[in-house]
Amino acid sequence: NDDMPVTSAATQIEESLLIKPVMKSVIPTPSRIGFLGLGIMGQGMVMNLLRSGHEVTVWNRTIVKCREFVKAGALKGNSPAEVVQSCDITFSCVSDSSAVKDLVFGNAGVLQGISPGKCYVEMSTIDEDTVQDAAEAITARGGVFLEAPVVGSRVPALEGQLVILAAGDRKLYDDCYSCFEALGKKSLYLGSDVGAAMRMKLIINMIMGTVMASLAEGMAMAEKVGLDQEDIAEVLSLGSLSCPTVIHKSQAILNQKYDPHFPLQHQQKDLRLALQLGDKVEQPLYVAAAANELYKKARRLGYGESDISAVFRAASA
Ligand code: NA7
Repeated sequence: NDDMPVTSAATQIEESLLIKPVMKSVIPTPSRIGFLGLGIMGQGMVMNLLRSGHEVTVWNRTIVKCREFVKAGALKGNSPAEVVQSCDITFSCVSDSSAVKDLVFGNAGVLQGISPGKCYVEMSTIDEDTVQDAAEAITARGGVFLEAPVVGSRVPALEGQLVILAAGDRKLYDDCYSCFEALGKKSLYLGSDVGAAMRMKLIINMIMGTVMASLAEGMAMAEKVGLDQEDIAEVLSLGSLSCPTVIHKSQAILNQKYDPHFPLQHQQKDLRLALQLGDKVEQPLYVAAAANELYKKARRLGYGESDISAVFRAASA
């Protein structure tokens, strides 16, 4: 229904998830903002950019996903190149390195829209080589590049509570101030060396993935030794391991509810990339390597698009 008030799409998403966006007083940049990728993360991020008054043009490979954002006030671009051409700063948040390559180097891709002064911010979590190739190609055409992967999954994205890790052009980082304010609770500039933010993100997600894998194994073992998983979850919630991940993911396992907050296949990608990084610098990663196998098994069982908590299925198989 095209007569719906402009905020209704945002409200619907929020109500369905019981999301409470944090009220912030952001003064939006007058720069025109582009956003490529309306997946789980992109959806929340775009809603927060719109809510804080930014002018946003969106594009997504599956075009129908743009519809509710247009209802909420976004403009729609017909290709990544067109978005980059019509905007001052374009953000991208897509699944993996191969998606970023398609987006940047592909037909009607980002590169084709870059002209001197155009700014591009890569927020997907990808490998260092790909982000550096993208940065090189964009800056060779006079564009300005920043990498800015984020820590946090669906709910922090919807609530504007992400942690943004950035590296690359300092002025572009500063120019993103109001956007980062809208998207996150904290942003860190890690220097001009593109790759530093990806490295940090991979370490954070490697820790996250191993914690989740260990929780899954513990819950699976509880079942085998005749203990109540609910009791395990309660004891965990009362001790020093009481943190959002352990609390929410043990509930997901108890309720067998694996709707994706952070898709399992992305967690496995991040472990794989972290292992490659460890290889490069000869850092042994025994625990992460073992966890990676468990996630691979979960993917094989068909849980790639489920939440990471579905790794429990692999542990208990
Ligand atoms: P999702 O929910 O799996 O969404 C992935 C997005 O990436 C979605 O918009 C996809 O478009 C898009 N995508 C995937 N492949 C391509 C290609 N080849 N070209 C263009 N666009 C593509 O991921 P999340 O939002 O959870 O995560 C995004 C990133 O943040 C990821 O790196 C995480 O690790 C962190 P679709 O709608 O399928 O057409």
